Amino acid sequence: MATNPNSKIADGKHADLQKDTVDIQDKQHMTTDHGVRISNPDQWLRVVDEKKTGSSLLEDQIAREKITRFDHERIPERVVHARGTGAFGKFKLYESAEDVTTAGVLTDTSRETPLFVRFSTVQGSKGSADTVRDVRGFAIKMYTAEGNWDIVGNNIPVFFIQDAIKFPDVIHSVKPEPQNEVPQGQSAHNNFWDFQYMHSEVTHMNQWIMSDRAIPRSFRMMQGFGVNTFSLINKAGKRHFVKFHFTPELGVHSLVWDEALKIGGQDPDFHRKDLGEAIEAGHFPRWKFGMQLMPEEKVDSFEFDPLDATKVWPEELVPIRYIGEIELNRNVDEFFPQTEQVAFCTSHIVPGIDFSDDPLLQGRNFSYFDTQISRLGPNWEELPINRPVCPYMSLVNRDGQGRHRITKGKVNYWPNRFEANPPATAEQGGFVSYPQKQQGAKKRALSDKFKEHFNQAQVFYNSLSPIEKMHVAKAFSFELDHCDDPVVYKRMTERLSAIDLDLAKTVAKNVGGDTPLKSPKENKGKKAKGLSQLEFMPEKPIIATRRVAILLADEFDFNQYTTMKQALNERGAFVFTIGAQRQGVTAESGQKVIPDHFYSGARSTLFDAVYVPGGKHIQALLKNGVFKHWISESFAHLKAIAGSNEAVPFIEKRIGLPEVEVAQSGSPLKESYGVVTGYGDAVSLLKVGTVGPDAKGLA
Ligand code: HDD
Repeated sequence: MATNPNSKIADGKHADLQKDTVDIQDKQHMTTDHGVRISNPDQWLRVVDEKKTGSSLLEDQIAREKITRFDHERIPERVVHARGTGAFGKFKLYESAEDVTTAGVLTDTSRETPLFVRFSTVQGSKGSADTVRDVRGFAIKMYTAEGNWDIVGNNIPVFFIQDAIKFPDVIHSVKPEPQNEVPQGQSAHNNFWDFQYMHSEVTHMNQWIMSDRAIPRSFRMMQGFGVNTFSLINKAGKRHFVKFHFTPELGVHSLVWDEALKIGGQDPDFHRKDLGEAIEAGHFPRWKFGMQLMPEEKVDSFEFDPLDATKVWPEELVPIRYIGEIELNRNVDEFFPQTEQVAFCTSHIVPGIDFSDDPLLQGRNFSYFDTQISRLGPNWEELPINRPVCPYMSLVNRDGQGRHRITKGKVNYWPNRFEANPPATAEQGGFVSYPQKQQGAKKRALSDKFKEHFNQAQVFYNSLSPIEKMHVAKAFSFELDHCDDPVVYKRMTERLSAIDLDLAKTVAKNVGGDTPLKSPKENKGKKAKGLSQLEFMPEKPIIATRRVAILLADEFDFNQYTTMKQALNERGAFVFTIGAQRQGVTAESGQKVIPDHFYSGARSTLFDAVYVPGGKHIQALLKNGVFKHWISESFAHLKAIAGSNEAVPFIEKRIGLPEVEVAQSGSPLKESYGVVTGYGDAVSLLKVGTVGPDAKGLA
C-alpha cells in the first residue's frame, strides 16, 4: 500500500500548520487585509471644523474594513457540542492488529500518528459553563498516512436513541425550551424529561447521565468511547465488528454535584483551563486505546443487538484488547482557526475500517458532513486544521465559497484524456467498501432485540457502589425537582421503578411523585465489569496535576510551608498559596510570601486538596469566615485535608468527626476520612497517601 513519508512523524500536523501560521511577535507593521500599512488605526476619517467636530466619512476604507470584518466575526456555533476545547497529540500503536484490519494506523507499530482532540459538552451554547451535568464529547481526528480518521465519541459508551431520525427530537427536548430559551446548559426541565419518558430506549443512557460520569473532574480523567459499532476488515477480507475505547491513565474521577454547581459560577472555564494548564506544564494526559472485537458471524448470538447504540457489549462477553495509546501534548496557538474550525465526520474512515448497519451511525454519516457546510462552508476540509497530512487531490471536488487551493491543469472531471488524478486500486491504497450482502424489503423497522430497553439499565445501576447509587438518586431528584409539570415528574419516577424500586421510592419522595409499590420489571441483581467508575482508579495514587491550596495568614510557620510546597511541587502537584492578602503574608520568622490569591478571590471548590501549616497564624485564621468555610466545604466535598501542629486541633474540631479525637502534641500521624493531621515534619503527611486522586475519586 502506498504510504506517506509523514507517517512516522508524530508532529507531521504541526509542520503542516506552520505553512499557515504567522507570529504576532514579529513586530511587523499593521496593514489592511490588502497589505497597505495603516498610519492611524484609532480615529475614523472625518470632515472637521476648527473645534475638530464634524461628520465621519463613509469613504474611510480602513475603518469600513475593520468594522465589516468585525460584524462578520461569528460563525454559527455547532448545533450540539457548541462548548468545547481542543489539543494536539499523537497516537502510538504498541501491538499490530493485522489479524483484524489492514489499516496502517492500527498495524504499523513504527508509526506515531498526529491527532487533534476536541472535548465538549452537548447542551449548552458556546459560552456556557464547563461543569454542567451533561455528556462530554470526545472527538478525535487522526491525521493518518492514508487520510484522516475521525472517531467522534463521547465519555459515555451508549446513546439516548437507536435511530438517527430521532436526533433532532432528542436534541430539541434537551436544548433550552422554545418559548423562552431556558434553561442554559441543563437537562433539568420539563421537555427533556417528557421526552425521556416517551422513549423508553433512553433508559440505559439516562442512568449514565444521572451518574457521576456526567460531572467529570477533568477532561483528562474521563473515558472515551466510539459508541457506535464500526467494522474492521483484514487482508483476507474478513470482517469483525468493533467498538473503540480510550481509558485514561489518571483514572476516572468526578466532581460532586454541589462542587459542579459552584464551579459553574466561580470558574466557568474550569475544564478548559485544566486541560491547557496540564499540557503547558508538561503533564501530558494519556489514554490507553482498546478495541472490543466481534467476528461478524457472532452478531446474532447475544441477547442484545450489537448494532444498537443504546447497549454496551459487556466486557465479560467481549473483552477489550488494548493495543495503543493516545497522548495530548500541545495546546492550540489560536482557538478559532483550530478548535472552532475543526470539523469531525463519522464518515471519515480509512482503508481497513468500515461502517456497520448501526442505524444511528448510518444517519450520523450523513449529518456531520452536512452540518460542516452550514458552519464552515463547502471547502471546510481545506481549512488548515482539517486538511490531511497525506497527499490529497480531487479534480472534481472544487470551487465553492472559500476555495483557496489552486489546482493547475486543463480538466476538472474524470475520466479525462490526460488520465490526470486517477483512482487507486485496493493494492494502491484505494478505499473499497466491504462487500456486504444485502437483501430485504424497504421498511421503517428495527430488529426485535432493539425493543428491549431495561436490562442493561438495571445492570448499570446494580454495578454502582453505594455512594455512586446515592449520587444517581440525588441527580434524578435534582432534575425532576426542576420540572414543574406533575405529568413529567410523576411519570418519570414511575419509570424508575423498572430499574430499581428503592431508587424510584427515594426520588418519588423527594420530587413529589407517587411512591411505587412494585416494580414492573424484576431486578435480579445482575452486575457487570467496567461500569462503576471506582474500577478505574490508577494503580498508584498520583498527586501530579492535582490542585493543592496552602492556606496562610500572618505568622505562619515558614519551614512547614516551604517544605510542604517543595514536596508537592516535586511530585508535580499544582500548588497555590492562599493568603489573607495578596500584598503579602509574613511568617513567624519574618519571611514574606506573596500569595497567588487572597481568601475572597479563590474558593475551596477550585482545589483538590488543602494544607494548613502550623504557626500563630491559626489565631487570625480562626477569625476568618472564608477560611473556616474552606475547611468544612473541602470536607463536605470529600477532599484531602492536611494540617500540622497548631492547625491540627482546629481542623479536627472544625470537621467535627466523632472518630477524630483532638490530637495531643507529639501524637503520631492520623488519617480519617481523608483528613491527615500530625505534628512535626510536615512532609510526612504526604506519606499517608490520602492526599491524591484516590480520595477524590470517591467524591
Ligand atoms: Fe453527534 C457533533 C458525538 C449522535 C449529529 N457529536 C458531535 C460532537 C460529538 C458528537 C463529540 C462534537 C464534535 C466536535 O467536537 O466538533 N453524536 C456523538 C455521539 C453520538 C452522536 C457519540 C452517538 C453515538 N450526532 C449524533 C446523531 C446525529 C449527530 C445521531 C445526527 C443524526 N453531532 C451531530 C452534528 C454535530 C455533532 C449535528 C454538531 C457539530 C458537528 O456535528 O460537527 O452533525
